[in-house]
Amino acid sequence: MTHVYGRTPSEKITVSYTLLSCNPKALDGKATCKQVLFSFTNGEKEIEAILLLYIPNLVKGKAPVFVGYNFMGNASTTLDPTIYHSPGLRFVYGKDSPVWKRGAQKNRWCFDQILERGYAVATMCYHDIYPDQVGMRDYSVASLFSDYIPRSRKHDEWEAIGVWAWGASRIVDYLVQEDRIDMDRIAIVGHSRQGKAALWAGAQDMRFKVVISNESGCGGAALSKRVYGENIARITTDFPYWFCPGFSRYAGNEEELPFDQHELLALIVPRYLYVASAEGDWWSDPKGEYLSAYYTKDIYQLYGMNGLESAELPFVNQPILSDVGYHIREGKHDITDYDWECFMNFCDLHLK
Ligand code: GTR
Repeated sequence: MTHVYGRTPSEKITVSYTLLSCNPKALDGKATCKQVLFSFTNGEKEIEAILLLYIPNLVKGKAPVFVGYNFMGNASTTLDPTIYHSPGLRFVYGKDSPVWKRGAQKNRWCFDQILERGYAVATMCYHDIYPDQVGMRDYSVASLFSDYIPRSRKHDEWEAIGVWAWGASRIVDYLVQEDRIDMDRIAIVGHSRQGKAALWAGAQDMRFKVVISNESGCGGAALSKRVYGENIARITTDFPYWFCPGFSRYAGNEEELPFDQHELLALIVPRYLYVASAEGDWWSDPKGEYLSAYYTKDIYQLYGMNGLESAELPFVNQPILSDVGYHIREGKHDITDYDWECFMNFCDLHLK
């Protein structure tokens, strides 16, 4: 907390929910689609976010759910013209930016397959919670907390990753009132910078029964002390607002870290952990991602669960599905249908 992501405040912020739309026959009748406006407020200031929720119609009882942020807004995940643009996008992108194009990242969200396999999906744009750009803290939900001081950051002050993680838990708070969602079967999934936030959210919130990090790299699943690919100096320079200021003290000085990222992953026990890498994504250090998942094995064993057996990276496209799961696929940095298929196979084992 004080070294990497900063402290998560325990203060409660008021959130109200407004149902913006409900389509019981979305995606050719496969799903019930709801859009819910979240208004976070401290009484003086309000920040809005929109949750996009698909619930599989084929499931008669309660469905398990994937919770995960999208990068380019809810309307980027599908061509459906009834899906609203996410409010936070406007802080980061001008109207001529390609992110406003409907379906711009629909390749990352295989909703049809996910729903056909009986999973619900709850997604929100991460810019709604903390716009992902330097100088945006005043527009983030962090600015609603009573001890927030603009332009002043304590060494252990939470920053974007901490705030995104907090926001993921607020999505879960909302899901409590959805009677077709099973609160005991919630998976969190995040790609890259959102993989970092997913791990941190999973470590703090036990309601996430499966925690999935896709190519989360430095400050995520990858071991920092290998100093391979992206390192702390680089990430804290390029993205100074992701981590608490205290993390910079380890820039070029990784050996001084009192722990490494496998200890973050170990906090997921006794729940299920899945780490995914891509062969062409050396920047995220696939081997470092694998090893930190591997090094959780003693703690999993202590809980009578099975971690990864071998310290050797498995072959490409050969997933390991134990209580800790892992795959490295061919290709580059992205989240693909293949990744989702592996995540669903893992969740079928543990959530069904
Ligand atoms: C890169 C960054 C990585 C990763 C990635 C992403 O620029 O260096 O740490 O988070 O962005 O989010 O796609």
